[in-house]
Parts: sequence; C-alpha cells; structure tokens
Amino acid sequence: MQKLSIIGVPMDLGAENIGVASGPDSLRENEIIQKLTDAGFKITDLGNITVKERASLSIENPRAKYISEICRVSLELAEKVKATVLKNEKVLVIGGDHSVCLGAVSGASVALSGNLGLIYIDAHGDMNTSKTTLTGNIHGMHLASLLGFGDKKLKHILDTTVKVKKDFLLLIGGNDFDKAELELVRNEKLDSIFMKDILSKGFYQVFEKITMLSKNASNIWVSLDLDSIDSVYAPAAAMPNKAGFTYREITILCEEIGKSCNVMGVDLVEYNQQFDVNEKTAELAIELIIKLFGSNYSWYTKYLEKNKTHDWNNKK
Ligand SMILES: [Mn+2]
Repeated sequence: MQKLSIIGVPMDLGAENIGVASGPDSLRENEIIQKLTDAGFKITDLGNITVKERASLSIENPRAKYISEICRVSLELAEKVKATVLKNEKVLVIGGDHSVCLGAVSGASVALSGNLGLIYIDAHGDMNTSKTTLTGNIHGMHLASLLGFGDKKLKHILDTTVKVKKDFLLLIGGNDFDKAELELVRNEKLDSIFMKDILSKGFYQVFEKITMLSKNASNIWVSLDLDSIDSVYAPAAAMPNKAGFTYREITILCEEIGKSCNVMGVDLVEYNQQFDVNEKTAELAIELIIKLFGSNYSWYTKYLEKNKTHDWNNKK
C-alpha cells in the first residue's frame, strides 16, 4: 500500500488576512484521512507546523511582509518534506496560503536532487519579487523564488540550488497575471496554458503538455490553488474566481495528471472555511487530492459503494 504523509501548515502570513489558517484542521474535520485511507493509501498525519500569530509579529519589510517567519516556517516544512520523500513516501501539504508551496517544493526538490517537475494550477502567477510586487504579499512571490528569481532569503530555503528548473514547470489555468509576471513568462519562455488558451484551443494541448512533462521529469509535484476553480464549485477559495475551471474540467484535469504522472507530492492551498457552502469546497478539494495521487473518489464511487448488493465475481 502506498504510504502518504500529511503535513498541515496553518499559515496565512503570505496573504492579506483572508482566513486560510484553519485549512488543515477543516480538511481533517471533513475526514480527509478516512477518505484517503478508503482510496487505498496508508496515511501518517504529521500534524501541523506551528506558525506565529500575525498580531505578535511586525512588518520589517513592506515589500515582503512577514518574510522572517515565512522563511522559518518554510525551512521547517522543507526539512519535514525532504525527510518524508527520502523515505519514499508521498506527501500532502495542506495550507494555509499559497506561500506554503515554497517550503514544500524546496524540500521535495532537494530530496530528489532537482529532478522534480512542477504542475502549477492557479488563476494567478505568484511570480512577483520584492521589486515588482504591488502588495508585498509573499503568496504572490514564491513561484519566482522556486525558479531562482528575487529575494535570496526566499530562494535559498535549505540550500542555494534552483528548486524548479524552468523547463520543469507547467502553469495551468492562469487568468489574472500581473504585468511583471507576464514579462517573466515571456522572457523565460515558461510553459503556460492560460484559461484563454484552453478556451481557444481546447483541453487536448493541456493533456499533451502534461504527458511531455511527465516524460522529462520522473517525479511531479502538483500545487493546487483553489482559486483556479469557478466559485460556483469552490466558493471557499480565499480569492473567489468567477472565471475558473468548472467541476467537470478540474476533476478530469486532476484525474489525467494522477494517471499520467508520478505525482509524489501535492500542496492544496487557499481554503477559507468561512466561505464554504455545505462543505462543498472541502469535499471537492479532497476529491481532487485523491485523483491527483492516482486513485479515485467521487459521488459516483460513493454511490456504487453504498448500493453494492451483490458480488458479481462471487459465483456462489
Ligand atoms: Mn496562488
């Protein structure tokens, strides 16, 4: 049975105060551990990393708010992820805001000596630096750091290597990129499929690019920001998106990734329980995580399980 460790990072310091710190415990309340176990994984819950309260901290640098605490948490997370990957276990990191991706991917990359592809599903670029940022929020910068750009403190988590090589990155579902981020995508020739590309050319190219990346990178990390999903289906995304993926699109996308790639880690970020409607975002998040790790879970699998009255394979 495939082993999978869960690490919660209740950190919201990378964003404005948007209520995402309760993400890990909310998903546990929605029985993520039981559901992953039912889907065929042997789960170890490593608990939550302790993050200092926003009120107890001061902003030293308004262009990279709470950078010291974010770097401290990222290092602790990176060490935990690295140790787990070295034991040949899969990892699920539950945020928190998207800046938890920095420590998670840094730890996995160092454990795998940089042989790590990153599939980044997000409406935003998260590729500003402390020079180009409009908000000073680090959840809009960590991807630039993972690619080796921007502030040294952020890009040198664990060591000074570049954590994600440019041709090992695939951006999917972009809608709202800042000017500086679009320039970076263009100048560095980053592989990206914006929502507009999907609408104009169809999903086929997305599947093609996923297959290509899985051939180049034998290990894949998936970073899933809930704001890539239409707010009808994911109302509890911290920054709700009216133009994101539908339920049909995001479930099939995650299923395809899970089937065609060796997904060794996932971070699921930007969940705000306060906005949820009958827990539907939490339930969708759990479904997508299970699909990304190559197994299945949906209303249909539950329906079949509940209604199974006869074992057709048993000839008696
Ligand atoms: Mn994001």
